[in-house]
Amino acid sequence: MKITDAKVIICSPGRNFVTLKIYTDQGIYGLGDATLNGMEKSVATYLTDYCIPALIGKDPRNIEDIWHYFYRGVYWRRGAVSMCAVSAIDMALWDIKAKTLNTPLYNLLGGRSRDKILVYAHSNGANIDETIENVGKKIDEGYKAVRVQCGIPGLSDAYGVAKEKKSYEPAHKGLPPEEKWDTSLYLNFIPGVFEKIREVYGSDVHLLHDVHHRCTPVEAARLAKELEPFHLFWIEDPVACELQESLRLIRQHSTTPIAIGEVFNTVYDYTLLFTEQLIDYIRMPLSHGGGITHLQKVAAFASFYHIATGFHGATDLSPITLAAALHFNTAINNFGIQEYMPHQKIVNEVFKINYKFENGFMYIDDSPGIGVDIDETAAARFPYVTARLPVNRKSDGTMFNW
Ligand code: EZ4
Ligand code: CO
Repeated sequence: MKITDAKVIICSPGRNFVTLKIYTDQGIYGLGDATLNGMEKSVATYLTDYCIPALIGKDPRNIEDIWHYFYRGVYWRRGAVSMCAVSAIDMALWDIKAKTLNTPLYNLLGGRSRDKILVYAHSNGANIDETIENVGKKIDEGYKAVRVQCGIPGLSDAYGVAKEKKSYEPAHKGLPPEEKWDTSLYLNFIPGVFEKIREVYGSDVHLLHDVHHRCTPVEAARLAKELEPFHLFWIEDPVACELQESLRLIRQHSTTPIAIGEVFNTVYDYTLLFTEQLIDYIRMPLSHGGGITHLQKVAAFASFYHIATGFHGATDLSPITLAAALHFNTAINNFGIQEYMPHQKIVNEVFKINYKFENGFMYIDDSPGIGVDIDETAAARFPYVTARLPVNRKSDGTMFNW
């Protein structure tokens, strides 16, 4: 079997997606998601100009070797752009292999470990009352787990809060918008939000919260400790985690579970976090963390330390990543939870999907491969639109983490 050609499809049905399509001499093709929010064209160029010419002629069945060709074989390895490209290649190759064997992807990853995939919804509000009302809506829709973000009094911007009651999408046209941030206002306010939510909805619903890299270790420790009585499923990205050691401080002070890694892209971002059991959930998604081949190894490594998966699943990951994640989550033992932010309906004009949400869980059907297809004629109707993620400054103007 040989790879005969490959191409990158960029489209923007409501938001940008980059898709890699790999063709073979057996008429079977595979799809991989190469979307990197706000940096789409860098990955597309890397794939088109550097990776695709080297892919042509290779045997697509040799996934492990091809993975190492584009990881180990590349002198300037790692980093978000190149790992996103490696991930897309890897996903497309697994798609080809499973289609060739006429079986759903999860069968090749160990078969079924569970019938359904627990997911968490996003909920947010400009103020506490709106937030409480919106959490209730998600519970009514059947969700068993809800991520809660809330506007902070005195702050014009808070991470994860939709503007003008639209659905939350952080990327905006033109130059990056500048947001304003104040950690002490945030820290003083957020524990009260969760206290109120527990009062209103009781203790059964799983509650999650994304700190989005905005605390120092000692601030994060305070937050995790003050949230402890409200039994969160997790707090996410409590600190900007280039320094893995900083998690020790949070861990020493609190039993609030911690999820980290949506901006990570290899196992080397996780080694200390795993071996010292400093976190509870892996966020690194298949589309940024080296695809199925690398995440299988990362998840296996994590499993020995009682750490589970909780993959990133924002709308900036395409339906291909979500479907691949559902296969992966179906197969592995140490699955924890999957983030689920439904794509706008218009996305389904381009991507034909094979999963559904029902009563708090997601289900993937048994179509061969990853099971998502792309309609290229429809994709051509939605040309790429430049959109950038925001930057963030403290209220005195100091550059900060977004
Ligand atoms: O800000 O995917 O947990 N989810 C998140 C996301 C990220 C976006 C960035 O593109 O933190 O909403
Ligand atoms: Co996040």
